[in-house]
Amino acid sequence: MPASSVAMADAIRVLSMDAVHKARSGHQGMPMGMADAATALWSRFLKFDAADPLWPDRDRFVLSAGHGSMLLYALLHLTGHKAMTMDQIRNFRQAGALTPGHPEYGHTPGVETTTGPLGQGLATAVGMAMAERHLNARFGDDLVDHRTWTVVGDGCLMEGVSHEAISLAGRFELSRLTVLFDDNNTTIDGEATIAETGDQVARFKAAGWATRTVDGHDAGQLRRALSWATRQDRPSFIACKTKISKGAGRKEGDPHSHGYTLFDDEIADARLAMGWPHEPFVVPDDIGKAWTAVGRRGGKARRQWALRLDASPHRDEFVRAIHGDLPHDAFERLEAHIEDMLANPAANATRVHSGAALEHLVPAIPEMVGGSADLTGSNNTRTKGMAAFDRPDYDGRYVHYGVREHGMAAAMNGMALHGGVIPYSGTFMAFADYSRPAIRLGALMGVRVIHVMTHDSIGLGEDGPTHQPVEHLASLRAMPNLNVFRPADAVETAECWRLALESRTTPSIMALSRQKTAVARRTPATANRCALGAYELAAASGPARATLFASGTEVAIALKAREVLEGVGVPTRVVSTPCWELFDAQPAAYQASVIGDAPVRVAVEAGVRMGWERFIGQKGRFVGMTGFGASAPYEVLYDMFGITPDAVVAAVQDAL
Ligand SMILES: Cc1ncc(C[n+]2csc(CCOP(=O)(O)OP(=O)(O)O)c2C)c(N)n1
Ligand SMILES: [Mg+2]
Repeated sequence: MPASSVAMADAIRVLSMDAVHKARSGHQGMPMGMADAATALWSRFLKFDAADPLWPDRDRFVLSAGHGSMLLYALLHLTGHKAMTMDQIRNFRQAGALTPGHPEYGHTPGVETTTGPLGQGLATAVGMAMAERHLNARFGDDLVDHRTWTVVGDGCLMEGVSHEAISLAGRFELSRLTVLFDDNNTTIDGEATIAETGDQVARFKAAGWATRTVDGHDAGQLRRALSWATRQDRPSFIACKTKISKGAGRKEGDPHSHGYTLFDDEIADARLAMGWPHEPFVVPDDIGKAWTAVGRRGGKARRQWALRLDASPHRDEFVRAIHGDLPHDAFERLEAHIEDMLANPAANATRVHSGAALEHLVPAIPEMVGGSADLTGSNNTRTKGMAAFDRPDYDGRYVHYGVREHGMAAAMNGMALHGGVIPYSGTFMAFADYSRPAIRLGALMGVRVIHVMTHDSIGLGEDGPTHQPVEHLASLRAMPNLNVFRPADAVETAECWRLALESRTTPSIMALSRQKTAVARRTPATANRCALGAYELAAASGPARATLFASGTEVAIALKAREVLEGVGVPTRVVSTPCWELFDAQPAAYQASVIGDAPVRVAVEAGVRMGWERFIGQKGRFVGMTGFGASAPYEVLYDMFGITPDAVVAAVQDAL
């Protein structure tokens, strides 16, 4: 007799209990509660082939409730993903294992995205579903035709980012996206109703989703709902009424069984209740076989897809795009633009220079999908002729994300993870704080996402201190694996764009000015100088007595100060620092040569000092901000806060 779906789900439950017990930490409540829904999804609907977890036309499965990682690990193991051996399950949460506390992208084959910060997975899944529709428009049904499924808990839906994600998906009618809600009325502190009495079904419906409620332990209801979901013309939401720790005997439904609460007695009790006599980490043959058959289910579809790919006129282009390789001529036009900017230097805001660079990049790199959180005209992210991404065909490459910075940043992670798309999008830099949790996950996962952040200092002027970043550069530079670019002029902006696009495993911030700034780079160079992270922009006329360090719009201030100092007999050099992270990656000898040995070192940046010791040492002088800005024309603000050539000159003279 073939194993029943209940027995198959019990295998997930028991593995989850055993792994958590062995680790003495983790969460069995959610995996046990959602085992039935996951079994229904994986055994009949999810399109995948365990033999090739990276098959591009697979469905994406996102465990947004990442604390339930054992659900995913059990599924990967049972369906025969080679890397996920029983030893990995036994080593749940141990150093080096493929089974970390929360699922980690890039660490465990079959994990589509890192989850754990609740709500992120849901918002990331929206981006995956957007990428799928866009690539479907570009390459057709033959090559791109899959779904995105995500499992969320009460926590994911309480988080604010869920609102942005849900409304975005509703607006774009992402019919290939289905959310399964682990509707167990439980969070860590107890019943979810102690903090939430909203009607989630009504909420999704209001955002334009198709909705259903089912008994999350009834295989028939689950199957019918999943089948229904695949026929909707809009995103679908299935509230699965579940009991946390389903199957755990006395602990079933106990709001306090979210985390590690099942010890030897309770586990013995649960085994009895489930009729599961087997030893820990043992799955009987019939159940094991049923699961490995599930893992092979998609094999035929994958092989047929591979044949279609081979026969497709889009073959090479598809493979290139999905691997994330740039077109061979990706930067030809950009390099010509750089030559042009050197031959005909023009002062402007770096956001305008960025818009100009994009005019040469977007046509050359079809994977680039741009956007803005309702600040298109300010961010300069939309190039000429760029159509809006929208239903019904989704072939547009410009996304109107609406005022949803967090949802936008998370969706961009999802697009990059999906592959075939290089997302970039804009907002004001002060609102980086709104997107920070997604920026951080992108940095942790190592995805190529470009966050355009204009209005990068008090230089934005009249909008005032609410909009003026002060600590943002420092806080973003503090984040590991994030390149923070702050170019000084047209040439640097173009160079930084190229570097961001070439950074396959590091997301980037493009910090750009609202206000006009003078030309900094005038001498042609054979190589991309911003690639060095920091470099000597202007040499001293003799042995340097002072070095001035600056980024972005303050480079122009440093250059002016240098002229004054040189005029009064103080040989002074200027170092531009467009990307500290890239500078840190240079050989020590290069770094030392850039920092130099001038007796006086001064940095100027319209932000806080934190971090500048890297260049100026403890004794260096800093000309910048010490508090919040103010509302006034920007020239007035630079005077008011003393970020001027005179102030730099005074700092040097004082130090001398
Ligand atoms: C952003 C964020 N805040 C808090 C947590 C800590 N946390 C993990 S699970 C959880 C409870 C979530 O409840 P639910 O999603 O319903 O999970 P269940 O208890 O039903 O398994 C919390 C608060 C987290 N992982 N992410
Ligand atoms: Mg819950």
